[in-house]
Amino acid sequence: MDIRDLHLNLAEWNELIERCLADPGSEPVLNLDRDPESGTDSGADPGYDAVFVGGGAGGRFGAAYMRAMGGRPLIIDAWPFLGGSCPHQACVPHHLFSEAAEELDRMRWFSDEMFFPKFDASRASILELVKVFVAGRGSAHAFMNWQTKEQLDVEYVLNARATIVDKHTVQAAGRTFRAKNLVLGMGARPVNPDIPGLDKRGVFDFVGLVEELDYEPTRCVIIGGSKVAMEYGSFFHATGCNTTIVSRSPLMRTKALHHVDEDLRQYVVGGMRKRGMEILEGAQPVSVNGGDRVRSVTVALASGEVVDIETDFVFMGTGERPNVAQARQVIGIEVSPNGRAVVDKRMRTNVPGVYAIGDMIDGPMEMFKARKSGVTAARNIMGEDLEFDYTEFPDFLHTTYEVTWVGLTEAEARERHGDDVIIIQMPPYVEGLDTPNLPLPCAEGTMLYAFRRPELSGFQKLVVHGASRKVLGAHHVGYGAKDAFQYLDYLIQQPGGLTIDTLGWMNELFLNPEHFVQLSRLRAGKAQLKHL
Ligand code: KPC
Repeated sequence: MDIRDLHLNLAEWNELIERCLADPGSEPVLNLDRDPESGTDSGADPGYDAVFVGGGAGGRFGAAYMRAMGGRPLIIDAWPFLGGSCPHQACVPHHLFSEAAEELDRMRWFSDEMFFPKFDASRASILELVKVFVAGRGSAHAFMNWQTKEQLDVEYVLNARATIVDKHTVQAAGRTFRAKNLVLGMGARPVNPDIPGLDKRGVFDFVGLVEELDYEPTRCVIIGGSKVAMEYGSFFHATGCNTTIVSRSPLMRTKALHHVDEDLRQYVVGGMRKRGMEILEGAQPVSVNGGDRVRSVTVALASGEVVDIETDFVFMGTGERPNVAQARQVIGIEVSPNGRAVVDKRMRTNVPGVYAIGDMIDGPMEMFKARKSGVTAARNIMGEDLEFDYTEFPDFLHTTYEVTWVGLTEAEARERHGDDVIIIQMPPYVEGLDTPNLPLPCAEGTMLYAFRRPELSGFQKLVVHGASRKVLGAHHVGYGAKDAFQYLDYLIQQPGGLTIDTLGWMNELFLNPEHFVQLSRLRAGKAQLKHL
């Protein structure tokens, strides 16, 4: 379907996308320039500066940036919408479920208190929220397509699988497209370990959950200890679906996460246990059992004991594997032993003119890396000499809390600076102070907890280097601090760093979720810094 001259509104886009998703044989959606010399079909002139294979966050942002710089990108995607897995199966449902977990948690703690009704677990349905998500996800899809065509002026071919022919040529929708460069943003898919029984009905990952769930789970076993395991597990448990996490590594000590402060980890994982989740660390899943449908999971515990956990719902939180096979086979891109496309800091693969971005490459499978890697590829293609180093970044996850962190942990700071590390923390660590009953920290999202369940009102820690007075790290459990952390990250990474004096002289928007500004101000007057 050629939509170049149509200017669909959001409802029309929504309807078209839904029609395409419902019919696997539906036509490709073509938004291509009319210019006959435009790089389609003719073969001779590589008319596009780049074909972005994959229109997820990396491809969409890369293509948009290239177009804004005056370049000519083309996006090709197998899905009938742009934006990739984020609005369809990943970040957006995760945030919907995490927000529900936070709400449900509050309703449970305050059941039948003040204006809260008595908590009715029968109304907290995983299936219903999955349906709410699936019914509503099309509006983000529609907007991505509309914005990319009408505002960002980027050409695309959707609902058409791309076949890479060589490093300048891609076929899709029965046409051949030629370009000076290829930018591969083909994403990743959940990967399962080799455990017998994972083919049974009732075993899901974050993709299968939104695409296939058709019953209300009553008991959940999660295999794996990833962010996904903690986030989805916290939601399932908050609905009343009792959840056990089976993880080889201690939670938040998996290889994929760095800079996790031990006090923060204990508050977070302790909080999950306080809410009744069973967390089996050092445990090995042995088999998933049942007939056609899952009935139990056999687990070898850290103690060596082997137990059978009855369940009607297994959720896999064991990570993802990049989609590198086609690009490796056809154009020979180098792939690392962990299955990621190998790129330099300009996102160049070993094949000249071929870039890889997003979840295909090393580093965290997070949005900032996806989008910025796409933009880095685009800017380099357009002649800039730009590097993107994603080894340091602020990070976050959700349980029934929002957990954010950046920079060094206390232990890492002490490894580097010995005793010259100052900790500013809330609640403070003082033996015998009865801090569980201290209604601090408190701010948005934690005020009710502060007054009625003070031990639930969060945790925060600032790590400062005594001699230079620079902030080395910040760690937060509560709500509403993600924004602050993306700016804190920037400030900490500046050549001069961020000192406790500068931080303490900022204008706090009281009651600010992280209390770092005012806590720093209370200490900044001291020439020789002290803990707080
Ligand atoms: C909520 C939302 O922004 C939709 S998902 C984003 C996809 S993209 O803008 O392409 O990174």
